[in-house]
Amino acid sequence: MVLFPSFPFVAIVLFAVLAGGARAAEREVTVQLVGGKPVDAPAVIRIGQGDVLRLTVRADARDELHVHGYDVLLPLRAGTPATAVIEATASGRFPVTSHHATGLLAHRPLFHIEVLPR
Ligand SMILES: [Cu+2]
Repeated sequence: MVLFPSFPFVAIVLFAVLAGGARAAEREVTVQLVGGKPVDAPAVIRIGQGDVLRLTVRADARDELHVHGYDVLLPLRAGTPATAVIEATASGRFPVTSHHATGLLAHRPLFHIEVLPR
């Protein structure tokens, strides 16, 4: 009987634990827009680089959501949820804007997506 595991076994377990800690995660966030403003939504959605964000938006009017930096445009129809699947390849802080509620020129962020580097 072997009381102490051999070195390769320890190395493999250690590698599995370390690799598991940095594994990409999937995060789901739902945001509701009423009158063009987010309701009960976080001001910042924080995820790690490499994670996948499933961002579902339900609006009470036709609109277009824009995730800057990732150049994701999400068309919104009143009462119909729409989902953008964002693979967080780039780190940084990215504003999410509405193109109809605030207008293309005003373009104020509704909230931010913050991708923390790994
Ligand atoms: Cu925009």
